[in-house]
Amino acid sequence: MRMAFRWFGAHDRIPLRFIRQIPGVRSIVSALYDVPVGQAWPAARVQALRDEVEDAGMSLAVVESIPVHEDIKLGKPSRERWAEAYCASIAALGEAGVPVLCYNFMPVFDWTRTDLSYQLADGSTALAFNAEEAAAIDLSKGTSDLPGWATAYDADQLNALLHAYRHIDTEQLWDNLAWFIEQIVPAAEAANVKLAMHPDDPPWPIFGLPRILTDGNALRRFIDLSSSQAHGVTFCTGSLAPTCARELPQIAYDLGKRGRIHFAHCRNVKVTGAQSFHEVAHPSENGDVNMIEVLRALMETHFNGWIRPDHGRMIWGEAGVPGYGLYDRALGATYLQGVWEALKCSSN
Ligand code: DNO
Repeated sequence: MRMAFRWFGAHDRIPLRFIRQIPGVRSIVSALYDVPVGQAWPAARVQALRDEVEDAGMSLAVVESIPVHEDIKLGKPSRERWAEAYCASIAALGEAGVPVLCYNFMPVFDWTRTDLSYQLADGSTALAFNAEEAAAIDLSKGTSDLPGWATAYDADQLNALLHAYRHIDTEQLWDNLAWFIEQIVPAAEAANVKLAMHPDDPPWPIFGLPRILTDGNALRRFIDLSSSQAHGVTFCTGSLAPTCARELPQIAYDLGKRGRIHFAHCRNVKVTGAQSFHEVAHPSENGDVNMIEVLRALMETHFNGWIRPDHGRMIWGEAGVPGYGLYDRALGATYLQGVWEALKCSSN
């Protein structure tokens, strides 16, 4: 296991030199944030990002993410062109020596919450999703009502997209995903890049849009789309926990034994009701994820990829990108490494 930390590039309030000071963190997860969705990533820019990270004494281990164009998810004829560009981006990662690509296949919205500063009992704040609040969000004016997505789409753009997805049911989305995997796996093999699909977050359909990578069975079905070892997942405990918290260690064993976990996001959540949860600090006692058993499963299946502490709470008066402050994620990184070290000692 290698501990990594997400960095949002030059605009991140948290500089690389601070990340370098977190014990055990030598690997960075990052991306190019200004390439329009669908366009091929220029190899020189990926290399410049890699060099910047290396100059700070770390390595660029994972690109998270290269967004997948909606036409691919919708199965439109133009998908051929977007998939070609995607393969060119994968090749650019390979040329820069980036070993892992984390990506997702969620229609329209990536991770979604109804509250970005939910108050926890200790005065810290965390991200939350509440089914009733989600049902009350009005998307007819675009994304202005949706926390974290305010400026993403105006009313016309969003209506057109939501309309296009009316014809895409779950099985159609699976077919479109299978087609895309068939296109990109050879490019990943040629580039020596591991593909790490991120599960849907939250793991259920939202705003009438289908979501398919929602639990252990879905991940097993996903893995079966290709026999290539380049084809795998990002094992994200926090995304999956609302549908299958108790099965997480078993899912990690199953996928880990097959060598298909290429990256892990470790985060804890507390389920508060049907399709409702809030995030908590990383240690097992705070939420529904048994982090020790998840890490044990990864260790016993010889996981030697990267783990990053996922969303932290906002603590100690820190302000910043929701879920991505320095302090609580740094505590998460040391907690996860402590558990790993203890498991390793007891297994020797
Ligand atoms: C949220 C992240 C996701 C993730 C993408 C991967 O904090 O875990 O946005 O980066 O879904 O493609």
